[in-house]
Amino acid sequence: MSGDLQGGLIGCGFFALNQLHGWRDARGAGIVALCDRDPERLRLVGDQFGIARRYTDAAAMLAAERLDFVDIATTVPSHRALVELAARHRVPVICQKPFAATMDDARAMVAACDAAGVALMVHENFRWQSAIRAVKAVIDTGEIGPVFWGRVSFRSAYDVFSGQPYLAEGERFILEDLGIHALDIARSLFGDATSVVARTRRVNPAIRGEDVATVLLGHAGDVTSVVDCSYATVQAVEPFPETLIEVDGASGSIRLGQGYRMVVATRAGSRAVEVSPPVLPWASRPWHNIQESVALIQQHWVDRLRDGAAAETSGADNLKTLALVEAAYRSAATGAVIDPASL
Ligand code: NAD
Ligand code: 89V
Repeated sequence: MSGDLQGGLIGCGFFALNQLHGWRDARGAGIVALCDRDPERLRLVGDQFGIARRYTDAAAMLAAERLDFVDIATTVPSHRALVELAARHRVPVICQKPFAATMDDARAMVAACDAAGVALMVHENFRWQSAIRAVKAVIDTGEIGPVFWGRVSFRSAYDVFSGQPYLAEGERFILEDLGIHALDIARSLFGDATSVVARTRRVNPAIRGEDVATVLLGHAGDVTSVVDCSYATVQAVEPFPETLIEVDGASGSIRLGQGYRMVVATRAGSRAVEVSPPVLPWASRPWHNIQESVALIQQHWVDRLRDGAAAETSGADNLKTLALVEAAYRSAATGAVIDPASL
């Protein structure tokens, strides 16, 4: 492939602004066409980013443009139709999380892209946050020895509903929207899970879905992890949107605490490492760690399209994260221990 890859972005809503900023900074790719079914949103975002080729219909965009990839930044109900549309046009595709509302839809999208021979990546960006990469890098050196236990925790009282009002309306909330990131981080740090037990509850009476979830995961290699998330937790210093991590290994431990402070302890002593993410020129606190991860995952996509290797969070990979979400809901509803491979 020579020259910059030309992308089309579908869905110009709340989060797409981050993606468009990220694409402006990406090396070797850019967005040349935009689509949103809401003409006013399309006009606003097209003007803000100086993108003249605009469509209110994704099928019209794919028919008219010669695109190297599409980036789908819509909410979940539209994902399957849009991914399958891109596959029919043999255009590689990135799709926002949550990839699908059901495992059947997710598998159908992976199959459609496989059959068309096009790459598919899920924009599952939290594992790309530099503080989380720093934890993974320490595990990978072997310094703390074989890992036997971990915790991935996201507890907040931040008002996510003002920016994303649809989050208050769905029957499912925190596991599907936020827990999915934490479960994906657990997979990236501790490996694939083989058993899931979960409890959920709703504390905030103004929303429909659950806003508190605790998940106990059994991973291959006899590793146990806890993934806990809450949007009902008021604290002295609001940590949104930091994910806190604890990892215990046979020779030491890692603690990623609030304020992006990582402490690595072994029998030889301990050290504290500051792992604050950069605030990119277009980013704003407290979202800057998420915004950095958007830029990093998008660059990863460009690099993988160029070298032909699978993206770390390919559609096939994300089926395993989605299965953990489904397993957690099923366990919370029934009290049963669920094997995610059975879903
Ligand atoms: P939003 O509702 O603000 O924006 C979605 C946009 O897509 C809207 O402008 C809507 O008009 C448009 N749209 C919907 N269906 C369409 C279709 N078929 N064709 C063309 N346009 C269509 O939603 P949002 O808050 O930006 O969230 C979008 C996605 O991003 C969600 O899946 C959400 O979970 C995800 N998200 C991810 C992160 C992250 O860190 N990865 C953060 C926030 C949101
Ligand atoms: O990442 C997300 O999907 C967002 C937020 C971090 C606010 O939950 O919805």
